[in-house]
Amino acid sequence: MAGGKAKRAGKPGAKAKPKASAKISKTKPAKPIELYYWPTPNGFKISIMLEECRLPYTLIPVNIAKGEQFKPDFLQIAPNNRMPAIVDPQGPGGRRISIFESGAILQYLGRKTGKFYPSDERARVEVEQWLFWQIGGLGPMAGQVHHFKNYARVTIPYAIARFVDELNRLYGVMNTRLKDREFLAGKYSIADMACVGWTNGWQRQGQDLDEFPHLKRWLETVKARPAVKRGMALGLALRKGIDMKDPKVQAVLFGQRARAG
Ligand SMILES: N[C@@H](CCC(=O)N[C@@H](CS)C(=O)NCC(=O)O)C(=O)O
Repeated sequence: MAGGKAKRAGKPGAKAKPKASAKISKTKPAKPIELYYWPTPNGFKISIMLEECRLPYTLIPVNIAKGEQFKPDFLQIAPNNRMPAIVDPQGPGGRRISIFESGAILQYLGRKTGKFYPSDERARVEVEQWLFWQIGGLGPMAGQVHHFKNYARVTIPYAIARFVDELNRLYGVMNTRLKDREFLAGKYSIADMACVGWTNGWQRQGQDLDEFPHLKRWLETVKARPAVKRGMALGLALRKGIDMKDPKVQAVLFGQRARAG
């Protein structure tokens, strides 16, 4: 399965060999999905889903510390200059489709495979509420905590307290939700995949998981899944040696403003 070393990408990356080899159809070999990826909590959502579904994929690293998210070829696929993104050569109608935004990708892969995203409307709404809760709340708030607590070159106590507190509130919401159900939407789904990478970093987010026993139990359960382990290990070596406090890295990632189109 995927993992191990991915070859560095040129535009934004040269394609590494497909790592996962499961096939969806016995009659028609599945063409690998191209995964534009960097090992971060947003990237993990998609590597986990691809691993859970045993979909074949090709890893295309997008080194966001070097600015590969701004390369014109990548912007054709992901106009928001953020990874993850995918290209499915066998999209609807058998034709190529490209998708950006992790939530949209998870939903697409769920519909494509019929896995981890139920078609029953009530069950689907349960999943979507928690998926969008992650996209609009947990992810952005945890991201701000990471920024102000761990990366910012100036310490701003108000900003740190503001986002650590808000994240603490969100952890509490999740903990309450998990009090009487195993997973966020009852059954394991794309909503759980979306949240695991964002709660895994609780220590550096200034949180104490002992305050949230149901969330703690959930995190341990989800992280124990083999596909989650593979998904969250994908491409970790790519990140080695990158210092988020390096002024060159910070110049790429922070202080971005609109660019002329
Ligand atoms: N809403 C987007 C967020 C994706 C995102 O923020 N990706 C980050 C890495 S976790 C990124 O590509 N950053 C590049 C940059 O900041 O220039 C999604 O869910 O796909």
